[in-house]
Amino acid sequence: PKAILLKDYVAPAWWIDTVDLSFDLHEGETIVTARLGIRRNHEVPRGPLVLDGQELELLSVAVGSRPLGPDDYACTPDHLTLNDLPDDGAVVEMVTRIHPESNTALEGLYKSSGNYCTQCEAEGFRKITYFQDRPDVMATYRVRVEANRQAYPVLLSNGNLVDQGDAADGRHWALWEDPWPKPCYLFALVAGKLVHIEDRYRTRSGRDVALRIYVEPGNEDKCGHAMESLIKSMRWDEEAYGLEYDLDIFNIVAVGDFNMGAMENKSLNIFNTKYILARPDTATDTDFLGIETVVAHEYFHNWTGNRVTCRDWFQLSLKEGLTVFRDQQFSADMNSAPVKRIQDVTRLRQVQFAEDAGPTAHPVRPESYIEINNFYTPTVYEKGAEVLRMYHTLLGAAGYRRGIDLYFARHDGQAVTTDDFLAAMRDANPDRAVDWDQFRRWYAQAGTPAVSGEGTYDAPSRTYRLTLRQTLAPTPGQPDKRPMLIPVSMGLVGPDGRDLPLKLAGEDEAVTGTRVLALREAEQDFTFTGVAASPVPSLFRGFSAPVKLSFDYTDADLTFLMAHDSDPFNRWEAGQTLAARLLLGLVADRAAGHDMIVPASFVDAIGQTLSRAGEDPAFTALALTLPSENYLGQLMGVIDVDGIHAARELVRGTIGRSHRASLLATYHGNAGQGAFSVSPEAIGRRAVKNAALAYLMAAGDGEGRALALAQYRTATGMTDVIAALALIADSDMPERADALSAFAAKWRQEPLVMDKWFMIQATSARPETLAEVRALLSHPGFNIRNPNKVYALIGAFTGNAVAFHAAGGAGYEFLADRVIELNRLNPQVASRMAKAFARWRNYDAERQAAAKVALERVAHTPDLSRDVYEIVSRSLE
Ligand code: BAL
Ligand code: ZN
Repeated sequence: PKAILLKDYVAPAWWIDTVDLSFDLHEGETIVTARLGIRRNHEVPRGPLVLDGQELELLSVAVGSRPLGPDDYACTPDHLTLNDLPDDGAVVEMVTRIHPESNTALEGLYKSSGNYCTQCEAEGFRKITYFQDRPDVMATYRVRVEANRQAYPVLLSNGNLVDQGDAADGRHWALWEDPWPKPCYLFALVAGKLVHIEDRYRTRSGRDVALRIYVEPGNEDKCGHAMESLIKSMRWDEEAYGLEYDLDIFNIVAVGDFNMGAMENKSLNIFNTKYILARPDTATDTDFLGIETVVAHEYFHNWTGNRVTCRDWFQLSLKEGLTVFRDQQFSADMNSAPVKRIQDVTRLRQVQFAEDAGPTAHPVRPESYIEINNFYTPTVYEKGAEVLRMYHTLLGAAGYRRGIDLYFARHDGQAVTTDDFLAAMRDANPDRAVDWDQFRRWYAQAGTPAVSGEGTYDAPSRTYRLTLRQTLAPTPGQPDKRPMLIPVSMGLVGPDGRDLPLKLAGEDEAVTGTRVLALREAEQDFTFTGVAASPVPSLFRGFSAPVKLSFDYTDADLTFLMAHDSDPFNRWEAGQTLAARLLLGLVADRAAGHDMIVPASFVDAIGQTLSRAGEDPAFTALALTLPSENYLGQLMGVIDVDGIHAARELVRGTIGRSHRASLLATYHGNAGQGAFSVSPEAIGRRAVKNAALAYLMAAGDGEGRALALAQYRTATGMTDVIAALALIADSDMPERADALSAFAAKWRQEPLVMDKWFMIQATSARPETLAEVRALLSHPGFNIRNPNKVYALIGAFTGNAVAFHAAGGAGYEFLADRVIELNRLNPQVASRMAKAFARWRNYDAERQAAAKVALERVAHTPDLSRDVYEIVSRSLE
């Protein structure tokens, strides 16, 4: 397969301004008639009209009223090429036949539970009809859908319903028109037996919008939270960004078979059911929060993605980084901002830092790809969002908003680049001394910058000198890196725990609290004057840049910051740094054949955290959580799988035993909260209660076990049920098997609940896990064609640090088998699973050898998809 390069971009030879589509849906085949209104692009040399198409059966082609014969065009498996088209434009009509019933890749038009739906981003539209399948070709769409009325009573597409009626043989049709020009990846169609809930929203300027969420019958009672989230998103976007909705109708359809989380098709969002359906007894707090975020994310795309879209797929982060940043801001406003930030950074470190450190590392704006679907990554999304946050940090809220306003003023209705976005930010803030060329490296250079440093206080001159250094390791294709522009949001914490005034040498006025330093050089000194006493620096407050910091803090400094830093993120961060330091020390002791001894000071520090649980339960739950095994692995040159697990379990058990009384008090003090609510407070209380229970279970505490069992049996909310069941499933309690089977018996008709059941078994550290996961592949509730099932069982297993990477390589063999199986069915899902191999070189020689055998077996599979080929070949390079 051939790589596609950013530098090869050329504008299309033809524009397509109007698209008229007619879908004739029949069991076994669908006939698609497309009429494209084309016009020559006079800004590039004359050329043929080259349309993309895959797995299409071409039945006829005409230009205007003239039918073309086979000699008039060239048709290959991937393209239809038309020559000699009139310069002043024409209507090209093509009729094709497709087979949605046999589409297991879930890309293009396919069926989910008997209903038709589409997924076109990135390049699925070419599986529906011949088209210039690229985002810079924007057209208005008119879509007629015809199907059997009884089997498919609901017929939807983008825009407004302009007409509908009956057809012969029990069929009916609907005609939809979308007045807003859009790229074809935003096209959507749904036909099925669906029910809907409805609400309304009046925009700030008085537009009355009908809001509908369509689901399979029986799920109507699980849509309320999604609808509330949609209304909150619409209001928030008006208030925070001045952006209003632009049509009279906004539809969401939830389907059970979906590769991604959701899709922002213009006015017809299609969602994975996971991000719509929730009832307190079926969904956890994490699910409720996920729904709020994803509903908002897709809604926000209406402006950041749809009204202004990407010129080409290298610019994907233009819409995704920005829209993730927007959904993060929104969720922070709806919930606790520090808690949200900690959760986002934890995820960034877990998945994006890992990506940056491995063979699939790529810049936020990649320069080449073989399969674009492989680039819907944490780097493009989450690191992309960090880049947006850095604009916000460097320009301030008002400067950021000026930039956003200019971006829309310049580019509404256009397909643009990340450079265009940066130019709008720059031009809207001419007074800001930001080196934009240096800032642009955040888009271009892959890898996570490492920042190190130290500080020295000089009492006689009352100065504090902070020295910071940055390095950026080579990544594939980028051996040499240049220094980044790194915003360091910081403060100096005085001995009394308060922030000291901050005045850099040469400045007249001091700033109190937090300020932003620009680290631009490989090494840079910042000298603060008038510093009354030796401070402890608090660096990267709120995680102001996506970097790895190593600063020469003593353990006492970290304990001090844990207690006193005015920045909640850094209070949490200090605890994590201390915990990671301690855990890695224990791993080293174990490797050297020494006993692992947990220092009393750390156990005391956890006790302090626990004693403050009442002040902020949600924050306490996060502060009590030790860094994950996968994250600890990232901090080691060669990952010691068993050592990390042993050390972490020892510390967890020690905390559980040492603080038994406070943990029980925390548990009971946060149980029984009256009426169920998903308020941030209620979620926080459940989180800290379940964190306490987890420590008691880690200590093998009898009362803890009894509490877990009682909670599992009597709790009514899924958060508490699943938290208890996960602990039981990860234990050797005699009730384990019965508890798991009772759960499956109760919930076997609820696929999303069963996903949780698969997941908790796949993530258990018990030695039997792989055998159980294998057995679960044959469970009637499992189906390898359903992405959610694959993510819940196979995906969750690959995230199980100790079981997937168990010595001997059986986990790797298992994954290779699944990737090979999925490659035939659904290349996107197969490739996502294959990414679990990416960091294989960071393990010991024996594990490396086993992983390599597995990877090579995948690489030699006949008919390997581009998706899997790209990941596996890069991993083996
Ligand atoms: N555009 C793909 C799904 C999403 O990021 O919203
Ligand atoms: Zn998105």
